[in-house]
Amino acid sequence: MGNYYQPEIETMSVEELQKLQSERLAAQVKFVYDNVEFYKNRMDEAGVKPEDIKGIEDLHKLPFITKDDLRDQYPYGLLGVPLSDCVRIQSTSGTTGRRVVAFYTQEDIDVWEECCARAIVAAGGTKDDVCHVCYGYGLFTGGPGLNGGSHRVGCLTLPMSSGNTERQLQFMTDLGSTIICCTPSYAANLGEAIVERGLKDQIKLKAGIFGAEPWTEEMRHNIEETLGIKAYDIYGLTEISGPGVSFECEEQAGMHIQEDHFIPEIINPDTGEVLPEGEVGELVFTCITKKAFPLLRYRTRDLCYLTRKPCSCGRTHIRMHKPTGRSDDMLIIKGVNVFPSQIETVLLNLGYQANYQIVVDRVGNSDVCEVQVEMTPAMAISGMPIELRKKEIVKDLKSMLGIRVDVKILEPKSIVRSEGKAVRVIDKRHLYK
Ligand code: DLL
Repeated sequence: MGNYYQPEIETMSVEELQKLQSERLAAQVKFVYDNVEFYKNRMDEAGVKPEDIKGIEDLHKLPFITKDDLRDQYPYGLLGVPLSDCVRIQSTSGTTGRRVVAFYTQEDIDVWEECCARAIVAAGGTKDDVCHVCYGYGLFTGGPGLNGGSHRVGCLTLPMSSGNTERQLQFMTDLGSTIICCTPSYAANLGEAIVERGLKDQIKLKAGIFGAEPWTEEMRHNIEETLGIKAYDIYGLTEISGPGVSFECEEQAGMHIQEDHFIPEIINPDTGEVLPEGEVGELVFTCITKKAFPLLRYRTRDLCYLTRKPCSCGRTHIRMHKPTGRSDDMLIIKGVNVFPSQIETVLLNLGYQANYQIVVDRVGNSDVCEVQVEMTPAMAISGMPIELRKKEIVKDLKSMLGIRVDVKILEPKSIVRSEGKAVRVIDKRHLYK
């Protein structure tokens, strides 16, 4: 049995939870139908009336909404309340098209911060902890979300934001940070810096809450070993609120989705058919408490599966498996589906760190893919010929992916370190579009 922030909710029976979801869903559907023209039109087109949605068993009757819908409705088209009742916006980075701007009422912020507080407590956080938040602050949800959660738990909160590794290390050692919140790629970089400076003995960290980008189990083990901590996964997206939509407990076996606020479904991304528990597909969320930016059946494009197997932490909320990638992150190389996470698994199993990039290009009519990976400092002085290293990686990638990709071995520190979400893929084929 673990620690809970809101035990009555986190451990309520599945029957009670589903009853609560049904009540909230029916009320939320009526709320959006009455208050958001976009939903009224969509539901009218689909021939669904609010009275048709009596509980979670009726969820499938509602139409999906996509990121394109959010972009079309930018900025105010989805508001469920008057703008004067909104107190905050957050936004996605908007690298692939128009930004998504999400709005929050004070109650929406309270719910979001409670979700983050549940995640911090599940990672062992108490009011005696020093919580070092080095997710970015500003429009990105990572910093503000974990910051709010940390306050609610009563931790001493260090609002560090991302970057400036020297300053991070100074505060971490001087103030004895015990919990760190950042992207897994930045955690790996901090780990590297701590080892290089011989600071490991001066670090008091016990846990890390890492998310905002896909990361493999191999990367988790590396970070846990280097920093001497337990590394917990946390998931979320701006559209749904931010970090804390789901989080790992001490079992580290999938992330509990905060089902009192968000109803998950897994669908076949091609047909929209709802898939049974355990099958991998696209994750879809329906928010049943959010007021300013209400989303029904929102397609996340993240690929994962769900399990309701009982968890020994005592939480009853369904778990989602770590997303292996996004349907739109998937590379199609020479006609074969390739996820960056598969490449990361191969590299880390061979002893490399997660300092790599995947460069895809098109020469004539053929795709070419080169995996560029840095040697660790120990590898660089090991004397193993580079050609041999290359061969080893090419062979393992071939058996993982089924296609041959080129490999380039780089000297340590050749790849620019990320401070937020790491850029793993450079797809030059877009230039030809
Ligand atoms: O990344 C929110 C967040 C901040 C989550 C801090 C966790 C920690 P966005 O920038 O809108 O929001 O990006 C959301 O990031 O759809 C996933 O594709 C990916 N993602 C987020 N968490 C994870 C995770 C924040 N733990 C998009 N594992 C999502 C894998 C993740 N992918």
